[in-house]
Amino acid sequence: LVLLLGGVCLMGYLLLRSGGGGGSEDENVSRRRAPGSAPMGAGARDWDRDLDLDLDRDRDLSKPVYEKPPFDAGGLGELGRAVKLDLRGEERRKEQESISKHQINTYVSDKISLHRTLAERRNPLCKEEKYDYRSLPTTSVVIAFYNEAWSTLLRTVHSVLETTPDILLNEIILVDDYSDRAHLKAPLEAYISGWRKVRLIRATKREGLVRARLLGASISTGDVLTFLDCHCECHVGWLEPLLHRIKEEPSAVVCPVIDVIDWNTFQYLGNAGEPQIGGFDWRLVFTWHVVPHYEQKRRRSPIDVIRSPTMAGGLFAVKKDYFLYLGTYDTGMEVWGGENLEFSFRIWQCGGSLEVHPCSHVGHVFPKKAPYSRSKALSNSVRAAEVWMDDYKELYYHRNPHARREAFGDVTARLQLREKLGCKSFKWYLETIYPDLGVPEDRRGMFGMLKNRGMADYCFDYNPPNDDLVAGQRIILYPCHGMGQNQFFEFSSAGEIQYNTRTPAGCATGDNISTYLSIQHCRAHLKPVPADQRFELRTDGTLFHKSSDKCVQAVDATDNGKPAPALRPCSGSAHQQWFFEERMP
Ligand code: UD2
Ligand code: MN
Repeated sequence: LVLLLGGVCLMGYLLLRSGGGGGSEDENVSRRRAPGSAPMGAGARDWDRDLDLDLDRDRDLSKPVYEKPPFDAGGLGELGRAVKLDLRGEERRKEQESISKHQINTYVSDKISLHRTLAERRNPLCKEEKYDYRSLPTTSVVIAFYNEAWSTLLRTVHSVLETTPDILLNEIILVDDYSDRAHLKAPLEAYISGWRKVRLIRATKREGLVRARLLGASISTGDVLTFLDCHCECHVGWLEPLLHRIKEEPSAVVCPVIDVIDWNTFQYLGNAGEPQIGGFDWRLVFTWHVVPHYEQKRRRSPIDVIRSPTMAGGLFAVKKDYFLYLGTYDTGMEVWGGENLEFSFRIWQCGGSLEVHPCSHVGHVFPKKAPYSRSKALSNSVRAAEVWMDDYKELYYHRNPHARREAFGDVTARLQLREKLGCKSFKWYLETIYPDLGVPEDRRGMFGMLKNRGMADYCFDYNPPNDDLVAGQRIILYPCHGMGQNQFFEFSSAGEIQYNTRTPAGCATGDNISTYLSIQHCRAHLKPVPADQRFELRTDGTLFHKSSDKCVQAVDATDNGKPAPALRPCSGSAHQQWFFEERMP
């Protein structure tokens, strides 16, 4: 396995703890095979394990590695309730300090039990599912961490130990990605020493999450690899559905439902409703969306797995031999970002499937903002685009012109992998797996910065708050920056001025009352395009808006004093002449 993990075996690492008393290590060492039985591997039984079970038939096979201590009904944050402390003075200062250090309120986290019990959040049908524990594959849980706070990390580990059936868990592998905080050194080693089934290894340089996870995978012994982030809480019954699905379909990569744990109050916000699935926009940013109609139709029960075009990245289970077959991860990816889309494209294009299991719930703390530099995300995304997206990568580059100049390293080996596995095209993926993603046309000369002739170097600009496409916000004019993104517009063949860097696409919409242009959701599915979103781009650069019978004009001081495009009677002046420019200035 270590050899198969390619680049990973070249890295040095230190093995620090192998789970002490009564630990998994001894079990592994003493594992014997029944005489004449098949070698261990897919489907083979562990003779010792069966023997133990036969001797103790009545044992509850779902028994976790460690029993959760009885819960204290009045405990802070118990049952996943929000913690709101009314702090003053020194305590308030400490709380703020914890937030600026971790971008998570670890002051609050530290006050909540590391063993807290969560309220039931699953669809009631999930509890009726019965599993044949003896026939489920075993798993190794791999958790990479970099400078994580004490209580969020340890709550993750305790929650795995207290919700995972002993019989299914080979080990938890903690991978320290070269953290530099004191609590993660000797105190962590001391805390976990003597625990069953917990191992800690350390990278000897900062590897980034991709290689850190692979380092963990390289010493794993389970049939299935289950990856988690280091600030999670597993809900009771989270693992069985994942393993059961993989047993049924070995080429399925299965994600739990990711429930939000509030970074400030630690409220567990999961619910039994229909989970969301993953997508992406043309900046190659991961997006969440509701389960589409065709997928609802395909499923026969609300607890059937849901096919998802992409995964968020942190939480999933995959059969180890299938992960190896698929080429694990792109080890040329650094620190954070992009690996989730790369893996998602690869799974689908190379014959696997990516699914969310509605019965498996795991909470994850989404931090207030990124706690460490993520500047490598761009080159990671470029690697994903270069290897998997064929000519569709141009749609990405048009919206991120600077990505074209990014030094992304060598992807030859990944292209060879794609060839070797005989993977399908990105076109196939879009049409078959993600048909509801709008694919921009990007006709020559009809996309890029939308510039004005009269107000030189001012461009259409749209800045949706909170990164969401908020319908109704006004388009402004802003000095052209040539970076794509918020200044990227496209004139569609149906006559829309589209803002289609994000999904769903927005369309410039004009009304007679305000005369300013706002971005609303495109309504092109109403054929023809509704009149308020329909423009004519004439050869002289005039943008004629049919429903108001006016032209788009650059106005330098609008009602709020700022420049914006507005609808005015057509005059043919330079302020009413527009053109697209693709390149950086
Ligand atoms: C999401 C994913 C995350 C990853 C990322 C894209 C979820 C819930 N989270 O961002 O797993 O796929 O998107 O790359 O789906 N880490 C290291 N070394 C590093 C950086 C991070 O070990 O250099 C660890 C980190 O401590 C954590 C995990 O990798 O356990 C993911 O990092 P994150 O939690 O900062 O990413 P997140 O949740 O914002
Ligand atoms: Mn995370």
